[in-house]
Amino acid sequence: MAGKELNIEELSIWEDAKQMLLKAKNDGVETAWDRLQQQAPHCKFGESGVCCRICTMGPCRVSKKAPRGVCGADADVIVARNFGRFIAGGAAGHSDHGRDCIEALHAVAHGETKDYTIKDAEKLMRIAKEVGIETEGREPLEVAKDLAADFFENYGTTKGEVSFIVRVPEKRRKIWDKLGITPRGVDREIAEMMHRTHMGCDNDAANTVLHAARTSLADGWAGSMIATEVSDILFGTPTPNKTQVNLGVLKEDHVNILVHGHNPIVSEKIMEAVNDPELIALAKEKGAKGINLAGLCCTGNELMMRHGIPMAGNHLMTELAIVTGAVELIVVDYQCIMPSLVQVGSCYHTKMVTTADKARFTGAEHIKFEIHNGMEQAKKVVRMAIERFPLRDPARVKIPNGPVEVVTGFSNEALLDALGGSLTPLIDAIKAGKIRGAVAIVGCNNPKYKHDYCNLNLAKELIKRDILVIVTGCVTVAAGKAGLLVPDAIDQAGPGLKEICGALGIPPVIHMGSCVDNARILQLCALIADELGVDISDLPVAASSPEWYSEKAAAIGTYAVASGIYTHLGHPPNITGSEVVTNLALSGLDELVGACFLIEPDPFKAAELIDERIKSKRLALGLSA
Ligand code: SF4
Ligand code: MSK
Repeated sequence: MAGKELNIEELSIWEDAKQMLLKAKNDGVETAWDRLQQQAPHCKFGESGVCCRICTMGPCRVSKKAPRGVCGADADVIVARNFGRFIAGGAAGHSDHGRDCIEALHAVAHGETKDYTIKDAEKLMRIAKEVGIETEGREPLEVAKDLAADFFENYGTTKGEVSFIVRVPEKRRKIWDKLGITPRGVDREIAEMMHRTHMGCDNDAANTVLHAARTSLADGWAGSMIATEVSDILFGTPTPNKTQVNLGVLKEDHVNILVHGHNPIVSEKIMEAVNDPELIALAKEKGAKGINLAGLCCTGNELMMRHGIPMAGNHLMTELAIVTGAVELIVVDYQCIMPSLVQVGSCYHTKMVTTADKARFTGAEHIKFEIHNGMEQAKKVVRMAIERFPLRDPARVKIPNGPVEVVTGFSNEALLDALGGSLTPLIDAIKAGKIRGAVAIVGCNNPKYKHDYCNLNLAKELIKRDILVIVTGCVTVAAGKAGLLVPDAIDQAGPGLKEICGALGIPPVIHMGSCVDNARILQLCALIADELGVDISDLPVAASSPEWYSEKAAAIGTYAVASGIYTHLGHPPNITGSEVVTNLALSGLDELVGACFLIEPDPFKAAELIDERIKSKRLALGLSA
C-alpha cells in the first residue's frame, strides 16, 4: 500500500464494512480504497474531460496554452465527444443485458429450452397488447414469439421509434420530436454516437450532447425497460416480501455462495440449484448445515425483489464480503464486478466463476451459461462451491453480526396493489401535500466518498420533508442497512408521509429493484403525469445518484433529465473542461427538456436544493409548497 495509512473510520459509515476493512488490513488484502490512494491525485485533463484519444494524430490534451488538438478540436468538442461515448457505454451495458433477456424469451417461445419458462403469462399478454401485438384467443407462447420479435426490432434501425414510446406522455413526445431526440432504436443510437464522435464528424458540442440524450432515452425507454419487463415475464413480477441485508446474512456453518452482476438469467438458476436435495445432501456430507445463497449489487436486487433472497452488500462491499473468509464461491454475470475479486478470492479459499463470454476474468473459472443449459451449469457451480467448503480455514472466518430486516418487491404492479388498484390515493396525497413529492435515489458507491454517507443521509433528509423516496441499485442496501426499508421507518418520516405510508402499511423508502428497473420509475412518472394531464417535467419529482461511478449511472441520469426529471449527482461527469457542456448540463437543458442536472456533494445541501425544486413544481401546479 502506498501513501499514508488509511483511517478506516473515515471510509464507511457501516460497522460490517469497518470490521472487514480492518480484517483486510490484517490479512494483507488490498481493496478499492487502497488503490484509490495509489491513483491519487487523478489526472486533471482526464477529470475535466479535455483529453482526447480518438485518433493517432493525438492523444491531445487541451489547455489555455494549447487550446486545440492537432485536428483543431477545442475543449467543448472534446468534452462533448467524451461524454457522448461515456453515455453510449452505459446505454450499451443496460441494453445488451436487455437483449440477453429477449434471447431467453425467444428461446422459451420457440421451445428451445426447458430451463426457462414464462412465469407471468398475464404480464406477457398485457405488455404484448400494450405494444400493439394481437393477443385475443392466442396462446401465450405464440404471443411471446411476436413480443420477442418486436423487442429485437427495438434494437435495429427500421422501427422509427421504440415500442414503449406508447408509454411516453404526449407533451413529452412533442418535446423530443421538436428536438429530434425521439429514440429510434437502441443499437442505432449507440452506433450513431460512435460515428458522430469519430474524428471529423459532429463538431458542435451542443449537437453531440443532444444525441447523448437520445442515446440515453433509447436505454431508458427501450433497453432497460425491455430488460425489466422481460425479466418479470420470465421470472415473475415482484410482490412485497421480507428479507435481510448486510454481511450478517452469510452463515458460518453453511456453504456460502454469492451471486453478483446484473442479469437474473444466471442467478435464478443458481437459486434453484441451491435448493436441489442432492446438492443439499452433498453439502451436509462435506460438514456444512446447508447451502446459503446471498446477493451482491443488482443481481442481488433482482433475486431480492422477486424471491426475498438476502443481500450481502452493495458495490463497495463486494471485496469485503470475500474478506469474511466464509465465501466458498462467487458467481458473476456482468457489469460492476471488480476485477480485483479474483485476487481477493485467492487470499482465501473463494473461487470466482464467470458465466458470460462477454465478461471473462483472468484467474476465474469459466462456466458458460446458455439458455439451453442454465440448470446443468448452475448445478455444476453449486457443486464446485460445496467441494470448497472443506478448504475453508475457520481461523480466518469472521462474519459481522446482525442482519437487518427489509421489505422489498415494489414493482409498479405491486405498488398499485398496495394503493388499492389505482394511483388516486397517491395523487390525492400529493395534492393534499401529505406526500410533497417523490425522489428516486439510485446508483452506486464510489470510494471517493465515505461509503453510503451521502446515499443514506439524502434519503433520511428527504423523508423528513414528506418526500417519498424510491431506491434501486446499490442505494437499496444503504437504505436497507439503516432500517429505512421497513414500515416502522415511518417514525423517521415527516407527519404527512408517516400518515400515508402508515395507512398503506408501506415503508417511506420503497425498493423498486435493480439499475435497469429505473425504467419502472420512468413508467410510474409517466402514469402519474398522464393521470394529471401534465408533462413529467411538471411533476414534483426528482432523481439522485449521490455516489455514482459508472457509465450506466450517467446514462440513467441523462435519460432521467431528458425525460423531464430534475437529477442530482454528487459529482459531475468528466465535463467541467467545457463551459458549453457544463452550462448545458446545469441549466441549458432545463430550457430544452424541462429538467437539468444539479451537482452537490453534500447530501444535506442537496436535500435543500431538491426540496426547493419540488416546492416550485408544486406551486406551478397550483398546490401548496
Ligand atoms: Fe487530437 Fe483531434 Fe485526434 Fe482528438 S481527434 S486525438 S483532438 S487530433
Ligand atoms: S450495481 S451501476 S454499482 S448501482 Fe447496478 Fe450498483 Fe451502480 Fe453497479
